[in-house]
Amino acid sequence: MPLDVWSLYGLMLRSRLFEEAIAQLWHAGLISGEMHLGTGEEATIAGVVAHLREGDAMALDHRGSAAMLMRGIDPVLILRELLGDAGGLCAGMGGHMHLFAKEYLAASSGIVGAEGPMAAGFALSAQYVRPGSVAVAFFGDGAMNQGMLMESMNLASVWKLPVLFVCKDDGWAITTQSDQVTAGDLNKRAQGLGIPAVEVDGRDVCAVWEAAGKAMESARSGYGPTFLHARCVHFEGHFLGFQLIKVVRAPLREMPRIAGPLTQSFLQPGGASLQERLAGLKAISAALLSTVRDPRRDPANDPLTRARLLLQAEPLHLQELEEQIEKEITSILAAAMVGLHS
Ligand SMILES: Cc1ncc(C[n+]2csc(CCOP(=O)(O)OP(=O)(O)O)c2C)c(N)n1
Ligand SMILES: [Mg+2]
Repeated sequence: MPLDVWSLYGLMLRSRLFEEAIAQLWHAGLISGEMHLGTGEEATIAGVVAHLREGDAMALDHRGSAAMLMRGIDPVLILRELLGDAGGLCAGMGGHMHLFAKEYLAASSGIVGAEGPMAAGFALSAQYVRPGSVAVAFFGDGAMNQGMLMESMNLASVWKLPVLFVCKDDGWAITTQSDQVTAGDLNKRAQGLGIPAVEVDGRDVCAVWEAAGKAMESARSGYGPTFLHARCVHFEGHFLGFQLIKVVRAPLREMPRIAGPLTQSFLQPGGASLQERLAGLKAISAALLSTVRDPRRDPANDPLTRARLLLQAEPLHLQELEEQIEKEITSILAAAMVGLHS
């Protein structure tokens, strides 16, 4: 299958606009509970999902809506599910973290790491009843420290199960920085289990597509699993309304609130020496500055912008595609809201 950047961009843009519509509904109070989006992961998801065929399976994490949409599952059903409507994909009982589409062999779970056993199970059944099919597991870097994921990687390796383990590494698990809690190197961890590891820039849809294609071909041919380590970003932080991101987005407004109490305590008599206080202030201002320069805010980190740049040689075609997808998402939104809760 030749690389088609236009269709990959189409998948990514559809997903971005769909998730922006979800965010609007969430901010309007129409979706209850937390909302984890895959915004920033589009290139990784599109580059992998574009290779899936009938009979292939997907095991997804708490950010499953984007992959479900890209796989071709009815977006109106997904939206209604998120809205808790009885006409949703899972009768409104699952919500965004527990999406399930039997005919696409696609399931998501809010249990971090559960994608491993799910994908291994899908792949084991494929070995018996659908030879040549593969299962993909999408999970985060935090999930890599869950025992069940490691156990399923181990079994997938010894049983040569046709699985693509895709680690979408944003460097964070909620407010925990992964490098503070993760021993060693993730690629070497996979290699230690006998699984080939491929490192890829998860914001580069072409790179992901190439790497995922090779890995899936190898799995389909009976050579077993591959570990794809894809770096990505989450512009919204862990979930919508994430407090830390609010601080990053409004650094100047937040500065007096943060700096006020610090300055007051700095001027208190007694305690630390002047030298220690100065060193402390320097460390704090460096931390503030690095927060203000959060790489998540850098437009060069946006997978959508990066794919769009590739296509700008044909601006008219690009505009046409974008307008068409925008219209499509607006009509999906309208269709999902019709007769809601009636
Ligand atoms: C087994 C389990 N432990 C803890 C949680 C709470 N939890 C939800 S998301 C999350 C962080 C996951 O981080 P990562 O796997 O890197 O995914 P990311 O949110 O960064 O995409 C945690 C700890 C959970 N849902 N399931
Ligand atoms: Mg993470």
